[in-house]
Amino acid sequence: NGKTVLITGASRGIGESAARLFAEAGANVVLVARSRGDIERIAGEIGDQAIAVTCDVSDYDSVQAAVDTAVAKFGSLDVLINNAGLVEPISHLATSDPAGWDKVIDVNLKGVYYGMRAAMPIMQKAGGGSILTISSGAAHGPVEAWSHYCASKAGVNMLTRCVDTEARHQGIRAIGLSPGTVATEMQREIKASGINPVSQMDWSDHIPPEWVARCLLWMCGPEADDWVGNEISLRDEDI
Ligand code: NJP
Repeated sequence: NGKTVLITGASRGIGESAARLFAEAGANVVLVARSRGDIERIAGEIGDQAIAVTCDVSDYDSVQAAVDTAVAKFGSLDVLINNAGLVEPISHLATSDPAGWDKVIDVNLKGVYYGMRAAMPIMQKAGGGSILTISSGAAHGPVEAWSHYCASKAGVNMLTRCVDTEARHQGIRAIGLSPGTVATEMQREIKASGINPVSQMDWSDHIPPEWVARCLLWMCGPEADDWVGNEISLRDEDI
């Protein structure tokens, strides 16, 4: 309802569902991804309350520019949803490509820090805001051939707690959300790898991305204001 929400990784999957749901709830939505085609199409379908901004979250200047564009267009930034993330290249550590490992850390961990760094001064000035970050069950338990992903998501949980420590008294809520297996493109890649038990799961056992979006909506609503935790889990299996 009149709030401005910036969602990274909004071209498909969880990010797209969140953009559509938040817009339905009356928010202005800023859809961020690297490729322009899908975010422009989705923003066009949503209407005037949506804009598409190309941005690579692993580049700080690009993230700062996206945040500046959001504020210039809608006058505020009330909610940041750090959702962009990847698990490829899936590989056992001993044979992993260091450049591929770096890439996952750059997007999943540094990209989240960059979003927080760009958004927090605006939220502090406004006297509040919500920083919601998609983490993973993989932050809590090791998954074969996902060392980069598990390490990045564990880091994201600690980043969230640090923001909470620094900024809760300023009205800024930082909460992580750890879904289980969600029916998105990312799961297609995991299945194609065929390496660990997650890749054997049946599609019908996956969480619809719309459920994750509904949880995100709750996380920046008034009911979450009094909630003391830092992480919500939607995990449906043992990772
Ligand atoms: O993934 P997918 P999900 N800069 O592949 C974008 C976490 N999660 O929705 O840039 C900016 O459908 C990419 O767009 P593009 C997961 O770790 C998932 O499943 O154009 N954007 C696309 O919009 C992740 O954090 C599951 O390629 C970048 C989006 O990210 C989040 O959920 C389970 C980018 C990825 O869409 C969303 O994943 C779990 C960059 N550098 C946690 N790189 C699950 N699916 O089961 C990628 O526990 N994107």
